Amino acid sequence: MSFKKAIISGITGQDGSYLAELLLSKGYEVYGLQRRASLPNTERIDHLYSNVEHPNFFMMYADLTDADNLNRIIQKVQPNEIYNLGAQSHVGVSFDVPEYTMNVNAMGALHFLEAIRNQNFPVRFYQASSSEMFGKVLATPQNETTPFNPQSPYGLSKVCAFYLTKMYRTGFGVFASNGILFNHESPRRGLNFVTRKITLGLARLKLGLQPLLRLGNLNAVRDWGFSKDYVEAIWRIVQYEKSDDFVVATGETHTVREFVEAVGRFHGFDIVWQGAGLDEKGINRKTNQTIVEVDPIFFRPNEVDLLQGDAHKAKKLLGWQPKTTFSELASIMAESDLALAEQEFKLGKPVVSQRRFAV
Ligand code: NAP
Ligand code: G4F
Repeated sequence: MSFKKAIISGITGQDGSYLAELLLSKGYEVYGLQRRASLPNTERIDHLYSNVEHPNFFMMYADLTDADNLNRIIQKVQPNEIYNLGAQSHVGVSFDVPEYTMNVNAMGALHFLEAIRNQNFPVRFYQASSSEMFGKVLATPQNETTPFNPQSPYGLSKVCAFYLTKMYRTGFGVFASNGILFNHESPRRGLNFVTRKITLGLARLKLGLQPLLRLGNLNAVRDWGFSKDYVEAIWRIVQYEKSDDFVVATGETHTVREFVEAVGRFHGFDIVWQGAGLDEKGINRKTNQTIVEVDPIFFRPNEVDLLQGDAHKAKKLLGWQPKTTFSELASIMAESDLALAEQEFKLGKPVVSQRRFAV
């Protein structure tokens, strides 16, 4: 029996873990790339990491900054498909570590593309491009023809990787596609992205484990979808008859404030907003308790105010569309973090680090 073989960089991350599940369910042999860490970083894939349950799942050590190792791995595995999901993926952090962000996100893609160009077997390459490339948007909604206007080192690094991918497609005939994915979330989202910060924060607040949730720009508008729906689009992009670029989005927008309200509703909070700017507060009308405050420490040097995707091309050519609504997403995440907070309550100590993230 012949399996398709796929390499996934970023397998320990949110999307990598869902994509691994999807590919394994389709009978793929999956080779996940893991970077060395001093503590375990495989929490999201530990359930797959048993050779008994999934004999076709393998892990290999690799860092995206290490071209020779990536090249060696590709030669050894001889994959049919490579999904480059690995990245320094936090926009706020990218202002603190711009050079590292460029090295991982832009050079990482180049390392893969060069290695593929030098092989004599066919490989399909997927690059995890981002709506953050649209930055301060020049048109709304954004589709595959909207010009980029990145506002952060992260956005710039992704623009560089996007054009490298396109250049290896047009110049060297590599099957190399970009998925331009808008924000997508899940219970596996990193703790310092705004949705997860809100779902864990409000769950802890409900159980008395945290007095207040401090956030940055409440007015930011995002097009939020569910990661599990989006990895299905990623797979379809790679199966498409030719390599191309695709926007993947819901087309629906909400503010950060609205995400707080949706999660608040799940917990039975009735949140009203008082004040403006730095003095704005979210108050639970039922108890008169202030539960959300604005903290400028979470503002970014440049902000991306609004992202709204137009995924008509993906719908038409890939037959893909999102299944999960905004309020379902908020509830799925809120429920999962309530369970986590309840565990913390019982244990009397945090299950995940309570350190105050500076982003
Ligand atoms: P994530 O949860 O932050 O996962 C990032 C992954 O990259 C992790 O597995 C991380 O490993 C790995 N990584 C970081 N630096 C690395 C390095 N130097 N070498 C090798 N691996 C490294 O991100 P995600 O939300 O799953 O997103 C997946 C990809 O899609 C990223 O490229 C992201 O930029 C892009 N994207 C995401 C969204 C979104 O809304 N989620 C939207 C558009 C594009 P550790 O676990 O060891 O940290
Ligand atoms: O959740 P965020 O950090 O996501 P952001 O910056 O939109 O980036 C995510 O989506 C991109 C796709 O567009 C991906 F490419 C990228 O890898 C990442 O997955 O912030 C969302 C919005 C921002 O406007 C931010 O300023 O929420 C605002 N925000 C308000 N308070 C906050 C906070 N963001 C964070 N992280 N923490 C806050 O306290």
